[in-house]
Amino acid sequence: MGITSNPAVENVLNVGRMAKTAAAANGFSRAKQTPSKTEGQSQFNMRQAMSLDPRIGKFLSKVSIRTHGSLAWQLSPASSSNFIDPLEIDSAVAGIVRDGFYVFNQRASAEQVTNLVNFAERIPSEARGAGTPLEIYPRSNPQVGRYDIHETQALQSPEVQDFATDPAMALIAQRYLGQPVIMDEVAFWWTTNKKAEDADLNAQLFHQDRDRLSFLKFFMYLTDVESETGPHVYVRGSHKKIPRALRADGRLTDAAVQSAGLGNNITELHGLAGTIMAVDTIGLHKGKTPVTTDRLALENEFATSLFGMDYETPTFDPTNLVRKRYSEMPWVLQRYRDSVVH
Ligand SMILES: O=C(O)CCC(=O)C(=O)O
Repeated sequence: MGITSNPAVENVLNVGRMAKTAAAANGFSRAKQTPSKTEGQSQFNMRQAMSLDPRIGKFLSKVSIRTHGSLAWQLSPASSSNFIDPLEIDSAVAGIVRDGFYVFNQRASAEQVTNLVNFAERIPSEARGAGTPLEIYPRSNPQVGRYDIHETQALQSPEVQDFATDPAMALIAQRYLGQPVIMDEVAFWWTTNKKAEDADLNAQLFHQDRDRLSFLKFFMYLTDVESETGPHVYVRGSHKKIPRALRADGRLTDAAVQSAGLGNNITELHGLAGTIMAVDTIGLHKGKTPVTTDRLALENEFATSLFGMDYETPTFDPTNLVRKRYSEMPWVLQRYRDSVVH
């Protein structure tokens, strides 16, 4: 793909890739129907252009993604959220703007947590990197460092459906990103204390997410998380500013982040099961490999466009709540159209 090792040359190339990304994203957003995928070269250009500055994706999104009228801003009432206290929305937006993340005071209920853990213990998952068929997570004897429950399987849980379609999270994402949003991915995974050497594969080295131009993630811990049990780790402020030496696309060691002078900004996010966090993962972040017990986390992402990485349109049986939310915010939940509208 013409990658050079000369940073100055790479910078010039990335300016060209930025212009190409703006044109491609604009074409994508103007299409009559959301295209089913983004061409591979455009995905590459986007990822590379995002090395120029961590704020470039948001800028490109603002100038190139055309919104589709007032329908795109339509949300179910934030007060109907079963996870977020609407009184925390302002603080959440301010916290993400300031630090790149916000940990909510309100946690999911014990019943929501129990239902999600029980579900995750009996639904097939993928042992990352093993190349084996989906299997029930072998909790007492895991073989690899991460087990991913795919979105299609995850959506068999009513609680996952509820979390994925949460209107208060969509509102926070809209307000933070300043554009209409689409719920573009659900992830649900166990991390274990096995195969710590697979830290790169398991997103346990610092990195930036570059799958979309402009996006916000929400994580929920479903096990108690402290330093030894696999916290999410974020470099405070890196959603706005990253030293040049750390801007290339790829994984970074703790030592590299520290030698760039960011050691004091490395923040482990601890919390009891049920803790919810909003995180702008364009900033440097990683999961810390658990040492003692495993960690279960659920995550969703809201993005200003499906331009970028291939997206899924999972088939599942929607709850009445999801049917209602789809009718109230069809733009946000557009990936679920085929499952809701038969
Ligand atoms: O496990 C975590 O806390 C972080 C995961 C992550 O960064 C990723 O999946 O890209």
